Amino acid sequence: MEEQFLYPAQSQTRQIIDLSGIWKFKVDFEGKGRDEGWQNGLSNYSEVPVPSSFNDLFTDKDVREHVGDVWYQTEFYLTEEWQQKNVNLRFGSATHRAEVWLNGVKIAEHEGGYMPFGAIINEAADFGAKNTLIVVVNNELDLTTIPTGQVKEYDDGKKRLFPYFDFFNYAGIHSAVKIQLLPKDYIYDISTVTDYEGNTGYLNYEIESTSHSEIKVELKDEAGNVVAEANGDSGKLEVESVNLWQPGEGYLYNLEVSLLSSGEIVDTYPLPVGIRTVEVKGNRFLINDEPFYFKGFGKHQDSEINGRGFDPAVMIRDAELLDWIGANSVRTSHYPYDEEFYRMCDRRGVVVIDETPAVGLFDMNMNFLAAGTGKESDFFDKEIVHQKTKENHKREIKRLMKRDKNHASVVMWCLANEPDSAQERAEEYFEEIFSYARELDPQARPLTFTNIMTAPYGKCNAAQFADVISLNRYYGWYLMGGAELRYSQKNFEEELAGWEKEGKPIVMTEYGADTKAGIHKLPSVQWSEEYQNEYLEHQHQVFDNCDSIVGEQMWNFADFQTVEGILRVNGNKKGAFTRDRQPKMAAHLLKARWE
Ligand code: GCB
Repeated sequence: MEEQFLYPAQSQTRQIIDLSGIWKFKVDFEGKGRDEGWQNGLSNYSEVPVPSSFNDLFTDKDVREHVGDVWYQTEFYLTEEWQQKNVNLRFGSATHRAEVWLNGVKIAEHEGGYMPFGAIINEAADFGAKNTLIVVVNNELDLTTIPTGQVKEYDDGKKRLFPYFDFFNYAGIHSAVKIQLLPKDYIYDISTVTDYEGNTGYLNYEIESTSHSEIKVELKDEAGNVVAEANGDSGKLEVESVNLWQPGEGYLYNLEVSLLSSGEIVDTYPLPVGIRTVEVKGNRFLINDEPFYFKGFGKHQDSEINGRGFDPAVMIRDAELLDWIGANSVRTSHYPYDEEFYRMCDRRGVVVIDETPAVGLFDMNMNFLAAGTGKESDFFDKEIVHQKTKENHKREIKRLMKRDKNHASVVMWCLANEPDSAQERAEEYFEEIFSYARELDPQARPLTFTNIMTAPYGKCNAAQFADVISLNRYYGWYLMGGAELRYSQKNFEEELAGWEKEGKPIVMTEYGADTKAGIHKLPSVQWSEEYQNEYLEHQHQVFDNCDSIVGEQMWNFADFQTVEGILRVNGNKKGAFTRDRQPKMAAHLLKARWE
């Protein structure tokens, strides 16, 4: 089944078996697993939790830095009666690519580290007996993968990965693996578009299912009352006295879609929907026709030990901290997060800028840090980038929009982070990327990408295609930091004055200063908590004087892991919170400002 985008929800016709837990695990140091038949069963294995990244679990550096294949195995049972169902095995995500065997039969293959995939397994499964599931996950990146990176091989045959981005290339089965027991005929896609006029809300829907039989939809309010209903695979519902989905107040209706056969319900899918509108008008970003100001962070799905593995405890802690600090929004830098995150943001009214994994579209031979030097890069001069990389980039945009199109919390798509848009041929690349993306979202949300400081106003060849200008700027950190902080303000203001001429809204999607929690210094020096605060105050003054700025998302929500290097002290330390989610002084400053 190609379509694995609908969240695996339960209903009276759908049952879920969650395979999360402790799985068998084996690192394929010599890349010989396939030849030795590991797809039929692992021996001499260790253990890992699923979901999680494998990298930070073990004490051996060769495991942490392993480049290549790692193997997973688990077992499960299916009862005889379930033969009557469509048994769907679904991975929320595995980074960066995976191949899956069930009882020795290959059932699925997927490339792209952040999206769901899977298969209907009825043919390969043993009903009434034990089933052995084997997965091989591979973490190699190159110039054409999204994201990009480079693998170096050494004389002893070992490999190391150099990501073209500033976060650790965590790998593994990062989201839950679930078996969905689906009816023989089932619903596999739903698209919704919402609108309102006065007190009346509207919901346009389109349903795709495996059969062409009758469809019934009911819209229920939070108390469970039916407020609108219709028949047919597409239509428009009208809601009197509508409760709009608002930032900070995630009011959700439940769209109950049912597939009928001879009047009997064969499948029901419950989709949470928020009724709201999003629009860019002049230099304003409107949600429900009201100007919206983004307050919040670029984040990472990153935590101690678990790495990039989805952890519901960390997710809830983060949501509580966002609430505490007075933030209303998040950018899912630099890749799509686990589906649970978006569902939570829908419920809590957290506004999301949803980002593709297109990070590192920049030629760098050390790591991402070379990007900040403004050194010549020829990324977009390479033919392969305009072919394979671009095709992979489009594939990831399409998947992201398919998966996340119905989330009320998602108000904008961020198509790439910091490509080398100063290059001439970035223009043709992004013209195609943007026009491709414009056709895909039923809700036609605004599109953006984040612009890097080496492609300032007048030098960027992609900003003309974006609806919103998103700027990542580090005046007072990478540029004119320390004793020059005060003077950097003028340069920043001059650049912004240029961007303002575009007449589009501007979101400051990144600004930040590395800060090691616990370093205090009066007067301040870089890396001290005092410096982070002074830095933020300077930035905020600049923002407050620029009418077109409609949002500030500080970099980063929390400290996070990166590659090792002389500019990273056990990771990137620009967090307002530490990696274990405790506030630095800056968090209190932001709280005072945002509240
Ligand atoms: C950026 C990148 C982000 C880095 C950040 C930094 O511009 O978008 O991935 O982590 O700068 O801290 O240097």
